[in-house]
Amino acid sequence: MEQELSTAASPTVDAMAVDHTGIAVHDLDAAVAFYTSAMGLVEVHREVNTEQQVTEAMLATAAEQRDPAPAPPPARLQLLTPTSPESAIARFLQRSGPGLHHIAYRVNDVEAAATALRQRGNRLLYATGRPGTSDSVINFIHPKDTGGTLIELVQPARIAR
Ligand code: V0V
Ligand code: CO
Repeated sequence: MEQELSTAASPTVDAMAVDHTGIAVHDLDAAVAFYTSAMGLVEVHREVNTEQQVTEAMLATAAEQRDPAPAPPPARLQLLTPTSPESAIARFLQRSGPGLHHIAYRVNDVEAAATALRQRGNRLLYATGRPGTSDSVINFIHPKDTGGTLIELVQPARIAR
């Protein structure tokens, strides 16, 4: 029988919203072209994350673009392509091919969220948060501890964007 890991007294993650979904792609420009032309999304940000060894493009809905101060900010789409064969995204593409890679939840305090999860017996991939998109701080819960989905925790540089 499976061991019960959490108790009612354990703290929980205070998730505010889905921040983004991450999709692994071989060809970033082709993926951006599809989502902008077919889905009407808008590329709002692009950066190379040297630690994660990825180039990412962040896309927002046209609806977000029309609203100057959406509260809370709506979920975005993150397209990721590897910059090196050692990248987690390169390994994923090799094993599974392109497609949904992770779901990121926006939190106020990524260290508090990680502490709560560790107390519940969930494995975090990093001891402390790492640099994420647009100067955010990120960590991940191992997909084997979530029922098969890689979950990212993201603390935005500015919570109110
Ligand atoms: C691997 N597995 C996954 C998975 N990646 N399951 C669901 N979703 C994924 N994305 C499964 C895999 O099929 C294996 O299952 C098992 O986990 C162990 O795999 P592994 O051989 O250890 O695979 P690795 O070496 O690729 O490691 C997997 C982890 C790795 C999750 C540990 O991808 C990692 O460190 N990820 C964190 C960093 C990251 O993902 N960076 C890219 C996004 P079976 O076969 O044993 O059943 S960067 C990002 O989002 C940024 C910068 C941002 O938002 O700001
Ligand atoms: Co992400």
